[in-house]
Amino acid sequence: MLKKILLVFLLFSFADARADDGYRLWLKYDLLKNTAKKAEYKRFAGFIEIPTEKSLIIRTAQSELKRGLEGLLGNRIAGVAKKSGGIILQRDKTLPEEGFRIETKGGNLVISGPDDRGILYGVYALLRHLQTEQPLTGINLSSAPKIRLRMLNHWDNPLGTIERGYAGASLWKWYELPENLDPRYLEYARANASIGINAVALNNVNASARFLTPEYLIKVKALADLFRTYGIQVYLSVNFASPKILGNLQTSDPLDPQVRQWWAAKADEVYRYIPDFGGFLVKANSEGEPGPQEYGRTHADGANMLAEALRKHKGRVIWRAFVYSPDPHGDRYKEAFNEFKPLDGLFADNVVVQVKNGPIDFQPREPFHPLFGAMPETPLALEFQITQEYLGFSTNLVYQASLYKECLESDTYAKGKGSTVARVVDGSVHNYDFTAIAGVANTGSDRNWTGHLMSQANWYAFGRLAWDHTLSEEQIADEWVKMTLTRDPNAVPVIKNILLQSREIYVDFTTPLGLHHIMGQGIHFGPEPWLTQSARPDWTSIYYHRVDSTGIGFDRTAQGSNALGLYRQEVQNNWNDPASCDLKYLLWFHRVGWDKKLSTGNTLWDELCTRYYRGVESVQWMQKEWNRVRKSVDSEIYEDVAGRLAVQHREALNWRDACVLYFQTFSKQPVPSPFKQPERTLEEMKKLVAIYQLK
Ligand code: BDP
Repeated sequence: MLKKILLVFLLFSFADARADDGYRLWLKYDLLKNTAKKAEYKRFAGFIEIPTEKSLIIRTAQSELKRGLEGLLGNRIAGVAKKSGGIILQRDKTLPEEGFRIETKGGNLVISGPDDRGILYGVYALLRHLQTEQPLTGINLSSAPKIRLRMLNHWDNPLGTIERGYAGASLWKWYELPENLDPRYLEYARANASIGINAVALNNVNASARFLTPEYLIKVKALADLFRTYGIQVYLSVNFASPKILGNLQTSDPLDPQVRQWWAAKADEVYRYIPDFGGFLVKANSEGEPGPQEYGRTHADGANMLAEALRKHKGRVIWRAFVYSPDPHGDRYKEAFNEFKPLDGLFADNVVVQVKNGPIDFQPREPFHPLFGAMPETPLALEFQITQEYLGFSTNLVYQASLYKECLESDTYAKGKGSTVARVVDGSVHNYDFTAIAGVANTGSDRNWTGHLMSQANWYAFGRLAWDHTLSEEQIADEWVKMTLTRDPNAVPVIKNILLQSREIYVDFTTPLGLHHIMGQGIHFGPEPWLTQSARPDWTSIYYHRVDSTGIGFDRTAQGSNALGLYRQEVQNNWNDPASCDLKYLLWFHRVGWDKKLSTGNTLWDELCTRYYRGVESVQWMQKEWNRVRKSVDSEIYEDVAGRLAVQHREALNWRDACVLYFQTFSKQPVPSPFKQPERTLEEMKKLVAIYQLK
């Protein structure tokens, strides 16, 4: 008996010692087990020397380096510099902005940067190097960000909720600020800085005017003061009607002198609190938000008015292009293009227009937004969504680096072959003066920050790609797995493979072959392909899939809406012909008959079914693969991810059954063998989905 109790006790303490809850993200710095590596690294861990001119960021770099080295190597780092055997942080003005170089010199390791941020990023790069156990001897590593503004957009509301957030409440405790600073603010800043993120917009783009009041500006200032020490600049989303709401003006017309005066004074006020404030992020005339069009003015009029107010403070306006007017006869695909293309060249030089990766709305797969090939005179920022609004919330494992890369590498042909979205956004195609990329954050108050632990990889991947879009999704997964989950050489490839397959699996069981926007109304969760009525036609599913007894898909060729005509000829050539159009985009651009033979050898109906069924089977495959790494990852994390994969399997079945059964009422064909007809009925599926719509 005693033996048994002892054993249980031992097991418990073992579990406790390993217990991990994901709070430390990829910044774990646990003692390295590899003694050879440790010995190699220790040769440079004698001391840390920093530049004599010490800024706040340099202090941060020093303490991060100390913390990281002490954790990884298990020895204390002395404060006193010696001749050799240490790490020297130094400025080198010849390096590109925010970049760094790491090299060995005279028995020391030298991290150089042209500016403080560069040095900080060099420190994190070195720590990443050690965490992933790479060789240090003869190291010569240099890197610089390809995009200047690498920002997170938080869709956080003043009362602590997060629009489309699935990881708890907002990180910002507005009612406790400015007096009480939650320690998580600092951990959040560390995580961002470690992947090169240098700006955050704190609040929802559906913005409350309250953030521009003095009561809130002191709260924003408290966060800005803290984030500054990690090289992170703060932006705010603003409500375009603020002059009316806060200033009691009769109008918010951007050409009205009083309105312009109000914004100029407001900008001055903001900069008194936060001298390095980044600027305003604006959603205007979109989904009911106020904007310049209410006064017969254009987006450029609105943006330029704010730009003028911010100019003397070197602030910027980030004006979103996510607009789509409710035209029952139009094609939502084309609306942002039609509104913004005529404005190319009319925006002030401190305005950036922020465009979502695709023309509809963060779907599991979208073709790249046509604006990326059409705005040579206007710096475009690329907006990705990290939070999984259309990707199964935090119950589904979807590694989004694959989605991001697909968009970044798409060729717009704006200036001939090779004008990829990435090269448009990083300024190399059109020589934009300023470049920016944004990710809609997936962070929240959940202990592990992102709800699904594996979604941490998406935050990480966004930062890494914002820094260097040429990194592969495979390399980013490799780093993240090794830093976050395990360095066991048997487990790393297994987990990486799960990550790398996961996005295609999600597409397969939700929206294969180019289907899109057929998810549950409003909530954007689960399937609702039968949705035919909504407040707007372009919020239904039928608007997008156009199913009938002859076939399915949206004809966007010249015979249809001609959305394809918004792209360069070379892009059109890729997608114009249903016979050669990549199957992943097929139903985005074509109506296809049920019996049409596809390049796979299957008819459209059979291929559609195959993908839905294969998607579900692949979730089971992920479950099995995850099971194989049970012993290599922390038990708490293992169980949590395993549980969520089981949920994902249930949800995949829901998607498959709902979509196959519904589309079958039109195709009138059997589910092809070896697959079996779903056991549930369409009516059952409709009832199940209706529950999600209950308030
Ligand atoms: C949609 C979301 C909505 C956002 C909007 C936006 O459903 O909640 O406000 O995007 O980006 O995807 O403004």
